[in-house]
Amino acid sequence: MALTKNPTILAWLEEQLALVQPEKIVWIDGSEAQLNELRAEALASGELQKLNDELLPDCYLHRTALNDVARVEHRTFICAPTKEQAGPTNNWMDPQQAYALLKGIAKGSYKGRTAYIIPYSMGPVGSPFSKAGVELTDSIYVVLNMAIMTRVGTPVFEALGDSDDWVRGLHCRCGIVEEDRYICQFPQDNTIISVNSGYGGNVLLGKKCFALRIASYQGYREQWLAEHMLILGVENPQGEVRYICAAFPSMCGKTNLAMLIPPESYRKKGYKVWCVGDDIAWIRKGADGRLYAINPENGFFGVAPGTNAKSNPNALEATRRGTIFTNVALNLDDNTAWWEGLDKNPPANAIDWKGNPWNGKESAEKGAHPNSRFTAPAKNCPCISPEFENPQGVPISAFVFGGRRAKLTPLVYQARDWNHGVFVGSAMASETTAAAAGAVGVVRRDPMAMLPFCGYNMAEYWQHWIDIGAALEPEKAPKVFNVNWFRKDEEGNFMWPGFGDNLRVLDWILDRCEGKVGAVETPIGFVPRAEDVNLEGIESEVSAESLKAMLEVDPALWQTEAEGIAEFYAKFEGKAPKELQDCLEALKAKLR
Ligand code: OXD
Ligand code: MN
Repeated sequence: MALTKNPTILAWLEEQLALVQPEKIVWIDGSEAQLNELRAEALASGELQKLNDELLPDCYLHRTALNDVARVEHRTFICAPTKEQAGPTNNWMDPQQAYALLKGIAKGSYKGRTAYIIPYSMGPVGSPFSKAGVELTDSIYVVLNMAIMTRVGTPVFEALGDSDDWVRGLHCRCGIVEEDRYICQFPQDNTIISVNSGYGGNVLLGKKCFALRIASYQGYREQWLAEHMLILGVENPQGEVRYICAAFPSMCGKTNLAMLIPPESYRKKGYKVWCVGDDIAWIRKGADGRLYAINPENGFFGVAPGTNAKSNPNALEATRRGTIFTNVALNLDDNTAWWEGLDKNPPANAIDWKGNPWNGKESAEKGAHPNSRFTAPAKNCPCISPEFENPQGVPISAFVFGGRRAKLTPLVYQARDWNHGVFVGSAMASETTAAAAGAVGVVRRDPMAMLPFCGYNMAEYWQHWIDIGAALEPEKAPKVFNVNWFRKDEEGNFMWPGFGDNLRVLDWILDRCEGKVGAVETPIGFVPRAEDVNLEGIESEVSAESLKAMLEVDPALWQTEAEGIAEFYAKFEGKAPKELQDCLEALKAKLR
């Protein structure tokens, strides 16, 4: 029986169901009983495998098709009415053409299969920040992952009532044919259609597709921001908590920063770090005139390789129950999940992510796919913030942008004001690592880490950031910073220890927000005086001299950088906001 009377939902479903022609229809009510039935069904079909119930209670393993292991940016489209609305950084398809193409692919694709109707909320149900979605899928894996990553079930329909403000999501597994794989967003229609994939980032439609691509455009129309940002709280010894939102391109340690463990000297004094979110922030102005953020998700869809008791004990702990692992290795001795970097003891008697027998002690092949994932409930995380469910969100003191730059960018610097902060975010870039295909050390521009996730023209998105700032009283606006954990010395060694020690930089950032500490003005913004970065306990690792070097701004390198930014802006054919062009000109002038 239908779980809602909402006429807009019923009409949309009728049309989709007539198209995909399922054998059976199941409404997801969110109950544990129903989810248990689905788990049992997925075990019977082999879609999931149960892991050791003592060591990893309620945990499962899933393997995707070999040709379907990651997000596919080249097959991701923004289907806005005009190419200009999608902008030069997105793939564009004409909406009518896209609907016709996708309907052709989806037609009859559920034949002999079950259609699952998932009502879900991004954000706590009923929060003024939250938005509802309905995903129609023919995959139990999608249902069970969505039940971890979002709030699913009947309460979502109850909160929505008859409103038309919900996001339509159609997912069809089809034959997992790469050439027919499309991840299409229709921002003007609040609609997502994803076909021929079963991999998380392409099919858990609440995440990148809705909470970033569609939501960024919703935010543009409704005066809020949907950002690819972690949210963390730093609690000081007085028990005061201040919140930071931070954006980094992939492979820069975002999840590790979100769940940071303070260095011993800070722990002893009583500092704590609380994780509100590790990937996405929805941000809007609160009644007191400050900006507030929620994490619209309810779980972590994290990269498994490299996660271990040292790099991120909180994330590891979060995966110890109620977790779905995708494309990791299976240790046959104890029926647990294993991945590269979990420990130094790969299992000899194992199955690799492709499903083949694998001897981790001898094989040159990897056991887990480099993009293998865990889908873990946020509530499992030992440092999950007590404010995680707060429907009003948390007040933001600082925005932090960052990237991987071996030489150019200092450990940390502060933008002069809001608009300059938007400029710093717009110029964000990272040097490619060996983890990605292609050349190493190439600079890839990734404004606000939103390059693959902005659902409209990036130049308008920058303007939207400027407008959001203009609506804030300057003393209430978050301060904006840029960090670089990845500076290297002449020998190519990382100069900054990173991980928990990054709190030392956040500490300076929060002191700046409160006007407690001075800074040195440079052409790019304010950098710390070396004596203001707390090195207590790491003096043997980071010399005063090395810290000074990490804070240096080399005008020649920055001149080249300014040219790179100008080149990037040129892609927008004059649409990059004047405020940002002015910041670029000011930078060039200061460097002269
Ligand atoms: C992610 C990503 O999976 O940014 O979070 O790629
Ligand atoms: Mn992400």
